[in-house]
Amino acid sequence: MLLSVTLAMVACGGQKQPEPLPASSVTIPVFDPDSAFSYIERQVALGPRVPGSAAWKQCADYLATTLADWGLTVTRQTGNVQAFEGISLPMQNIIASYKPESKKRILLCAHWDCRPWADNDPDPANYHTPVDGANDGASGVGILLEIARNIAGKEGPALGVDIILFDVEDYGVPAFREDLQEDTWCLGSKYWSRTPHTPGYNARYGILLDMVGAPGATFYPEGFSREYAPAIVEKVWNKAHQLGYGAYFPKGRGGYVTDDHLPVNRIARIPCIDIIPMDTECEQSTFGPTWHTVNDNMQHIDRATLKAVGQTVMAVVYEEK
Ligand code: AHN
Ligand code: ZN
Repeated sequence: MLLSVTLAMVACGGQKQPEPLPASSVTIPVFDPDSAFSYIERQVALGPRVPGSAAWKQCADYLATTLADWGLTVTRQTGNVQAFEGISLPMQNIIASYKPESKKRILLCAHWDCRPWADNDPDPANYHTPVDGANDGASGVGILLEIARNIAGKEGPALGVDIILFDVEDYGVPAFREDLQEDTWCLGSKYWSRTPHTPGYNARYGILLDMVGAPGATFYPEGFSREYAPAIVEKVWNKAHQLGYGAYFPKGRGGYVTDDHLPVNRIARIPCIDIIPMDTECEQSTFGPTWHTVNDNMQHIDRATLKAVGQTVMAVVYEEK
């Protein structure tokens, strides 16, 4: 740094003073991956949070109380949604708002429910076992809780922020039911997108986190995110590279994924990206070896990945003016 300043002065004959650095106005909190990890552990310890189950009810209370205790404005949006074969499920989207009165807002989201079937497990005997959802569900929520704790703390960001924990994302028709064709993913985010917690709700943009805790995860820019929110993809991937997390955020082109950001883009019409892994090596699944298997547990959660995603998203939120 000193060397380059000296050279610049020599180059212009020592006449000019070096350009003053732009005043960096915001302090970005340090994202604590141990804290995020403990919030993931806490959810997983309850057991699989399958819609309607006791663990699901306990988890909803844990999430809502924790966010409210930090001083955020919490809305519990409850309803019923229809899955395949007429299955009716209770649904609870949990929304935590910072500066709820502000017109300038950012939306951060993740799903908190668990899949009732490990239908991608190598052993068919496990197909009907619900997943722990350490990565698929709890990881995104854990990162958002750690961001929420910081936002609600001493130095909050300039903009209003809504953290939405969507329910019933993972009730898509199981792979072993080849007779069924319906699309029953993302039921909680569809519900919220049609009926937001605040009538006429809007946000500048949204960021969805899904399966953001695996060791060595690679988050390629997902297809719908590139189509609906190219500027947000740019912003987030550039920030990740600038902070030294480029290995987690390669800049190629990722595939298209049906996820909670789709209803947010198409129904609520808020540009929303999805940070979701694409494993180019894994034969079992493009989402990695534990996806919808009984191995989606705490043993496969890595603090370094949580840090890369959490610090990047925290910086993006705090740098917004
Ligand atoms: C599909 O498999 C079509 N979408 C994946 C969405 C998902 C499931 N995210 C987590 N679990
Ligand atoms: Zn899933």
